[in-house]
Amino acid sequence: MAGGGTFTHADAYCESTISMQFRGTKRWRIQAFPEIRHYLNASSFGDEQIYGEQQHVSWMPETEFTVGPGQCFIFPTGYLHETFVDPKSNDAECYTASTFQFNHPRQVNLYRSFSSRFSMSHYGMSEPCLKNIESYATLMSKGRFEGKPDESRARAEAERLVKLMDRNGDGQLNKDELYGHFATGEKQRQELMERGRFKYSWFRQQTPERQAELEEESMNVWSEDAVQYHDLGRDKLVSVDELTYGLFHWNVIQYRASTMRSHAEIQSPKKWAKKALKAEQDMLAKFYCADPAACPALDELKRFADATLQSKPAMAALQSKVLRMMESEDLSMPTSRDSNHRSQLSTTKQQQTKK
Ligand SMILES: [Ca+2]
Ligand SMILES: [Ca+2]
Ligand SMILES: [Fe+2]
Repeated sequence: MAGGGTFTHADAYCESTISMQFRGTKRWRIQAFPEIRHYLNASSFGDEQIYGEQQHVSWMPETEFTVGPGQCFIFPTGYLHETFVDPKSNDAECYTASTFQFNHPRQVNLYRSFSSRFSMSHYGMSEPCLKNIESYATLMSKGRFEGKPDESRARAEAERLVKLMDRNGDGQLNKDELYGHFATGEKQRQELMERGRFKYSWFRQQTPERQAELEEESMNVWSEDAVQYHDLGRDKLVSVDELTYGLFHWNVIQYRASTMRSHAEIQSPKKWAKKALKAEQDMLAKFYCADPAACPALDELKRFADATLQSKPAMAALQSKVLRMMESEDLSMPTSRDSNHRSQLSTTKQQQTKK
């Protein structure tokens, strides 16, 4: 409807989205998923939560544009967006747009770069987005990633994996070597379909021929994306150093999340907040700050803690927010698929949010 739209939000799904406009024009404002430096600032950016300085970051759209009939807009997981069907350019009737998500290609570079902030948002805490990239991040290694981060263990594992799969003996892994190791042989292929999370709900509805085609596509998607995930130098080869970095990075993120989950049984908000604060200080000092004495993330955490630990209601609210996000009960997230959950928004309110 003219005057309708959505308040700023990050959708819940773990795939990139295409929004196609059939009739009418829609104005979009967008902003990359904000940095989240510690679990005490865990955020899901559900509808309108970012407005009015209610969160640790402000709504500062990077750009604004209009999508008209026959046009579409494609954006990755986590892009904050706000839409508005401006009555000034649309008569008072109904307009049609449609959105859907892509299963492939997967957004492995985005996930590697954003896995830290995603892990402290609904994408890692209540949605399976990080679970979906585990097979890439670990190169199908099993377990051993929730324990204390240990770079020498990550290096030993990287060396073992490269040695195991390096068929041409150049000391690095390419797409064909990963395909050769994980996508040949029925048992390997089934395991990759399972752990690579390629068993989409619509898969079973396909004919056997189509299923075979999709399986082959999945094998190629995985092999290519696994290289992409780890290949920081962009030469289409994964070196031992690159793989060490990828495995260690994943280890840090998993350990940090499991530490936070291990506090879930603590009843007292004060005890919980102190534990959480201590754990986050340790994580930031050890793994996120080149120099703990001059580290913006630690400074921010300290400011946040100073403000929050003074107030019992603030500690209780914080504990309940983080626990709810971990229990997949974050009810603030839109459940509809980018429908017009902001129906008939008044222009005044829209203007107010534009500050
Ligand atoms: Ca090789
Ligand atoms: Ca490389
Ligand atoms: Fe949306």
